[in-house]
Amino acid sequence: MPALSNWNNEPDVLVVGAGFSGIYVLHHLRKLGYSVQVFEAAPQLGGVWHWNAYPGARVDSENPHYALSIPEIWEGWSWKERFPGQKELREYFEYIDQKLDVKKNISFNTRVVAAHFDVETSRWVVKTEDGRVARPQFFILCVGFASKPYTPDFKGLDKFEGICHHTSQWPQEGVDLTNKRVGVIGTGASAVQVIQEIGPHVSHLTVFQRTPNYALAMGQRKLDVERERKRKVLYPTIFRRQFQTPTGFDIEPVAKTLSASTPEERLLHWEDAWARGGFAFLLNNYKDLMLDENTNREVYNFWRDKVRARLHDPRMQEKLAPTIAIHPLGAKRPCLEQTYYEVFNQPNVTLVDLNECGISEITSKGLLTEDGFEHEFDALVLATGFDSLTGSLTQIDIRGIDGVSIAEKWANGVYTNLGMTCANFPNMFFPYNAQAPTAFCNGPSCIEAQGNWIVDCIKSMKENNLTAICSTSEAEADWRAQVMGIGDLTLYSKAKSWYMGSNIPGKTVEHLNYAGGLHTYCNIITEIAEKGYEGFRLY
Ligand code: N01
Repeated sequence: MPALSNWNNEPDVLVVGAGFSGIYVLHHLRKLGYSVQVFEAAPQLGGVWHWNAYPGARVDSENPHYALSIPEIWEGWSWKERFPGQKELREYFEYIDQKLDVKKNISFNTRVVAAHFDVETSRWVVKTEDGRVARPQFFILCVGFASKPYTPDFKGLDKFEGICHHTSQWPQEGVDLTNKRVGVIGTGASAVQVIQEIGPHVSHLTVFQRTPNYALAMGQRKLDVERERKRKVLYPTIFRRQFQTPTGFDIEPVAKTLSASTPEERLLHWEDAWARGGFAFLLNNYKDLMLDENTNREVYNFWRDKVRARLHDPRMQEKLAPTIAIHPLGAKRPCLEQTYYEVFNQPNVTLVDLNECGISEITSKGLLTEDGFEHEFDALVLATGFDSLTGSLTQIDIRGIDGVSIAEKWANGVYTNLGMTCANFPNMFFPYNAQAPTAFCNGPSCIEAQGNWIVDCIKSMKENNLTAICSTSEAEADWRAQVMGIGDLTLYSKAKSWYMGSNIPGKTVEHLNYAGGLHTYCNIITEIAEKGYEGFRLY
């Protein structure tokens, strides 16, 4: 039973989750004098950076962007690496607590299982797994987009006698895989990081791939602490600038289409963007990259040749960087890698193409493929992803005015207003989730844009002695139409991915992110607030 000392059962605001978004809204709401209670399922701060304790976990967003803009934090904090690992990120969260004393308002080990809106009192009734009840006026779900892990229904999974973990449920104390025979199912961002981390140390590695990841070179480097210290004078500008670009980094697409460039110009540009590492190659590419299949194909071919040059075996080249693209580059989330491709040059690494030979079942010793071969392992890594975006909310029994749950409401498609509120769910907000720029932009940038809007909205409600704010159904339908309309102009539907919900069997396939860019999104939500929360009912 968690300590009951640090919780308030009738706060102004109940926040679920103590990762980036939970901490951000907690800090700003507290500064305004509101009582805020945070419930966090994990025993510590960090959200995904607590749960994803798998070997090699590291962020794909570069610094100083992958951080909160709160001066009390960045003034004294120095990142050691351009792309910090999980350990440094955890230290960052502890530093946040040292500076802001956030833990005093957080109840850890406290999982929210249900939340129902009580029409009589206009308050949310929020229930935790251990039987506690809180009755806040406002309810903010800061649960991120990847808090519901997905494990495919493999026959015999419970029979495996070795070590077996999903990447996001990895034991906190770690698992020593040195000299073990390891199987990894999946080749998404989590798998790529596991594979490059453990590849050099295991006795044998078997990777089960369904779709190759178009991984980009990370360009990792140590940060020069003294240089960063001097640059801090620019940090406020850097943080404000993030709201002016499509992806929340200080980086924009080339202002012309590929066809408007010469072959020489584009080659030189691509080489330059590639050398910068990280997402520069994707985000600083020609503006029709995600709109035009021909442009995308050219960009893919450049990527393919870069990767192939690192692989010795022609079979590996074809499996990992196929001659003809399987889907458009960027339509499925590419990840950043450091030594991923070199691992496949090792003699003790096997790549099983599941399209040629699928998984029959998991056995006590390993995994049986459809050709009758039993791959034996000491450990099996399930890097099979998440019921992303919607799953974070639908796994909680959240019911609005009419008693309908979020899971029921979204059973045949997602309906939100501005990707952070829902009709019939008054005073409820969910930053960094479905129908927002979420997966298409730097996490903290999206979180802060939405967090600012939510905090301002609550402040405005309180100052005007209003009880509740709720989206109209018309505004919700309009936002859905905008999300789908913009999405349909892009190439995202040409890949099967969690961006579209198509990674989960039976889930509605649709655009789950707002593809209009963070800058446009910020303008839209600001204008709606300035118009007195147009599209919302206030009472
Ligand atoms: O999950 P994924 P993830 N049989 O869904 C495969 C963030 N993140 O945890 O591609 C066999 O991308 C599936 O195959 P396919 C980031 O936003 C960030 O890796 O569907 N295979 C795929 O290869 C990321 O995008 C960071 O054909 C099956 C894999 O499992 C998001 O989280 C690090 C299968 C799942 O990949 C999710 O990444 C980690 C089946 N039945 C995560 N079902 C950083 O910032 C699924 N697969 C560094």
